[in-house]
Amino acid sequence: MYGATLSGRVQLRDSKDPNVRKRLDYSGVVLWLEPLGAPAPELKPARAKMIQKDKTFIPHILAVTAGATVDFPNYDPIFHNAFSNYDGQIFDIGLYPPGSTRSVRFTRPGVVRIFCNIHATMSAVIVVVPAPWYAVTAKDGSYSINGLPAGLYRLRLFHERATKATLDRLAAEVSITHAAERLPAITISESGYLSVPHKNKYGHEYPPPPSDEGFYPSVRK
Ligand SMILES: [Cu+2]
Repeated sequence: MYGATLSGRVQLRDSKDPNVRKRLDYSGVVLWLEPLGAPAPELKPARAKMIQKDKTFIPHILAVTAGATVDFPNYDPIFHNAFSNYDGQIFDIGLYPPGSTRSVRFTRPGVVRIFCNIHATMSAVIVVVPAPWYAVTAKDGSYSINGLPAGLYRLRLFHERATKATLDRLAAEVSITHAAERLPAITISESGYLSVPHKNKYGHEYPPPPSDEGFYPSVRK
């Protein structure tokens, strides 16, 4: 068994997002391979991090293997929360103070949408994949998946601003026979994507957040 590399590039089109239209930011697309006709290898318990800083989850898109534990350290001077209440895995790590951290283990493959129950503008996605062969695109859309045994796979994709139908159509069989494989460019259309405002963990509209006065003196409006 040897470890081949599959690389390529993703492009986004039909976007309403200025980061994509003006700055050609193609980051945050998750690609992963599922083996066809062979069992997925046993996964090592992995650990990853999604930090809370400047009222933002960083990274915005994180991919981990099933069984991985994700730490959510709070680097802000204010309380935060992280919860998910639909799709993927349901969890709520409660309200936790500056400088502390909470952890969640993601047990099964799926797309987990994450929000903060205090700050309506905060969101992130954790894509839990079933095998250790995955990548998240860089700003230029490039990706590289390493350590692939020769064989047949199904390539699958996740992009936050694409519909499920679009992503399902892009899933493709990929045969790995050489040490370095390169796929033709993949174009993902954001057409048909609707950004729907989410509710808080109680299923209600967000009340105004607590005052940050004194915590963020430099960004006070
Ligand atoms: Cu928050």
